[in-house]
Amino acid sequence: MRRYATAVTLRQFAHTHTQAQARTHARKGTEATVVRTLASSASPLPELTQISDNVQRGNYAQLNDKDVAHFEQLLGKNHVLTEDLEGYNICFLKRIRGNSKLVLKPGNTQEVAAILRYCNERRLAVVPQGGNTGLVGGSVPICDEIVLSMQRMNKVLSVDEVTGIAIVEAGCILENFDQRARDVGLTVPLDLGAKASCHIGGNVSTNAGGVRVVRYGNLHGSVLGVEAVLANGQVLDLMSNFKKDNTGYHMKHLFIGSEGTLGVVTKLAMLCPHVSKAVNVAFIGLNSFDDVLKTFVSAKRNLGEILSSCELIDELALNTALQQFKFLNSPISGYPFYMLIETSGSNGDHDEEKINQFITQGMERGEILDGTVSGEPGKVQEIWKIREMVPLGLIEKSFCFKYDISLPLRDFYSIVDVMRERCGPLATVVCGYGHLGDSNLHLNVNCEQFNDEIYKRVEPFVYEYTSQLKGSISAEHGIGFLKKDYLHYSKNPVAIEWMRDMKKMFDPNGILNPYKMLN
Ligand code: FAD
Ligand code: 2HG
Ligand code: ZN
Repeated sequence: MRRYATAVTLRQFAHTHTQAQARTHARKGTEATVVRTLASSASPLPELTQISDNVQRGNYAQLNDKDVAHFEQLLGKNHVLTEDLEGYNICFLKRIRGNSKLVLKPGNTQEVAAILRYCNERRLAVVPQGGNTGLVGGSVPICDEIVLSMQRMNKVLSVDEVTGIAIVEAGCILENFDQRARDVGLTVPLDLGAKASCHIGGNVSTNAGGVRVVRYGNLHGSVLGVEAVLANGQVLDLMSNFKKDNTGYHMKHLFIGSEGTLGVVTKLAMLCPHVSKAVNVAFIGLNSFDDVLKTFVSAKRNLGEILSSCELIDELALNTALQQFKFLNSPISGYPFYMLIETSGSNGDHDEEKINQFITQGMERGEILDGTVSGEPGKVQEIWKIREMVPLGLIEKSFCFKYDISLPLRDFYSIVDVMRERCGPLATVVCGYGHLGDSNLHLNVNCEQFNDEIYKRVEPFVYEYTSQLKGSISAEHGIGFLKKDYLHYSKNPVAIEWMRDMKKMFDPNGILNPYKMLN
């Protein structure tokens, strides 16, 4: 690890492998499971959402014993769950809690099709569920919808080293998919903190962004094709092995980001880039958001083709993570802003020279105050771990309102200051971090417990503010249940009407993920 001192010139390339860092290595196995542990930890359950939010149950049939027997015959008893369903009924944030009495685990596309055909005929509502890491309450039932868990459809069917195309079942965990791709020198062009639990089908269904969009673009570009089962059980084969395919409407895009409301994604084709030979990560401290913007422009100008990530963390976000997770060890401290800048390229010496020069020049201009750079895989992971643990630190700390917004870069951080002012001492933490390279801010507001007063100060203000700046009220997490009342802040009435019409066409009986996305 090369450590940059707080000085105008680059002073040291010392190896600062401290004891704490060594401990971090030793605990890597524990950290990887944090997402799962938190999702199932034993904190008090929230009230059923149907009751707390006064949701009128849709006009769906009631599940009966005959239905359960039918599914048992179709899938086998082991794959039909009627007991211990709490983990499937409650969302990751423990905000939304449904009361499903049935979880179905199909093993292939035909079984998904048979389930949906039956449910459509019987008017039984269904919620597709991937890794259940979604942050907008989209993946759990609101009333008593049947949970269609994709867990068993977890195979990587093929990875072609020549074309870079991987075919994968929707229920494959992102990290496992990436590992399979890496076996042949490729990588999945999507990476996010929930990778140890989220499914690639869930990623596609939410159009997940994550930390490499600045390099690889979003999933609308990387997903070459999908297979989806429609509400009536029809299998829509939109698989394609080419980047270029202009044969009519590009229907695959409808399933990228439609959050299980138009169909169940069962399989997909992903274009996987080659693993970069050289990866360097810089973690730098800055004094002001103005310096952050200057550094971002400089990163684009000077790192250009090798820039693969550009993340921002503010001081409170970082400190909260450090307080909550003692195994984390930040290489620098005491700055109002931190940036994590990653480069990935094919020539280690060239990339190293570039990133060093970028930092030296930033320091000379006084924009970068301190930092550390490493190309050593263990250190790179350690630095990334800090960023990945930030959302979990805030969730662990106390009740956390989460906002995932796109804002113009010049106004990117102002909402954090405005929100601090609005919330005053009612909030314990108001912080901002996120994917600066994609104009995507994660504004988090923590308070001891949910309370109406702070809620009213934050919402709908945060959406009005975003809308006035022509931002997006959901940059990458989707709409789900939690954001559906606010869709109109980012979509005009004509667009919403067309969305409704599309929903009716794909799912006339409204059995797929009801109560979500559209009011
Ligand atoms: P789920 O949560 O199970 O479902 C999400 C939605 O997709 C639901 O509406 C569900 O009905 C639907 N769905 C799931 N599978 C299917 C399917 N096969 N067919 C049809 N519909 C389906 N998100 C980001 O975009 N970027 C990030 O950087 C990021 N970081 C995160 C970090 C942490 C620690 C956590 C907890 C979450 C993070 N997320 C992030 C949010 C979440 O991980 C993503 O939204 C992810 O894509 C959800 O995948 P999942 O398999 O868990 O889907
Ligand atoms: C991230 O970028 C995720 O870490 C989660 O999108 C953001 O929890 C959040 O606010
Ligand atoms: Zn994010």
